[in-house]
Amino acid sequence: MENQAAKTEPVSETAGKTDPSAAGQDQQRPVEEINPFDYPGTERVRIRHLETKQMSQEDIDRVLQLTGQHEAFEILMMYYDCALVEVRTKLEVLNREVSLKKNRNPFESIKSRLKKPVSIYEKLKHRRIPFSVENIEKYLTDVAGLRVICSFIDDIYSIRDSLASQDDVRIIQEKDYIAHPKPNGYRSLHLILEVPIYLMQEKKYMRVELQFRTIAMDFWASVEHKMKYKREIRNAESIVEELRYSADLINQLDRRMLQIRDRIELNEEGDRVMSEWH
Ligand code: 0O2
Repeated sequence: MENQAAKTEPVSETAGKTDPSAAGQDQQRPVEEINPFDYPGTERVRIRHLETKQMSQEDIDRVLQLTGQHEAFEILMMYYDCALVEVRTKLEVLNREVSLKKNRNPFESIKSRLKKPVSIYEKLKHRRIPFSVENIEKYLTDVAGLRVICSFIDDIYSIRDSLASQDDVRIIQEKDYIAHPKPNGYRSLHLILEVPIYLMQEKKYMRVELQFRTIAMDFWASVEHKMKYKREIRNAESIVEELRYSADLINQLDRRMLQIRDRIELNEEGDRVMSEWH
């Protein structure tokens, strides 16, 4: 609603001075001269953004069109999408192997997502980096993301080690918030991978963010996420404190579940040995 209103009204004095017919002239300017943040055709979009604090998908499309980057953006997103397919396939292969050897699936679920153009724009803006296809690829590491939910903590590290040993995977960053939780209690293992995608003419390495969590960690993160995005919240301090306390309980629970699973597996192993002797 906010955005719609902004589109029909003069947005600011500076915007009023911008000649709307400039867009026609701009199309004749060579693409390399165009900076999305000072380009006359996008001036209104930029100022509206500053006023409403929110860009719409339509605004982003317009910036991409006016700066001649629309096609390049679509191609880049397709590359990231292919990288998601590559990593998902690797994870599914490991899942099948472990489930056959250990008789259980290491993963509860795998979710993947491509960051929305608006979120990409906001992230670059937050870091004061001009919005361009080149900068997206150069500076962002989480355009393609997968969240892998595991039942047990040790599976997270086994899968990490296994991926790290694959010769076409490069782990370029690791943040272990399981061993070193964030002050609010957040736990997950974050990896930034580079994986190759094989195109018709080239092999291209793309970055993918992988988040590994247990079911319990994921439950905690989804509740905490709700609180983070609520604008006004009563008793925020005590909720934050309660979340921190719950994060510790969840950690204890994860470790106990691991011990229980080990004891069950030991029993199964004992039963197997016994049955071989009788
Ligand atoms: P979305 O929509 O989930 O993708 P960076 O991404 O590097 O600029 P940061 O914080 O250094 O920022 O990266 P980090 O620590 O690797 O965290 C990135 C992602 O982890 C976040 O993505 C969240 O998904 C998740 N995350 C990190 N900290 C928390 C937390 O305290 N609570 C919850 N619920 N999730 C967290 P984005 O970019 O926020 O958004």
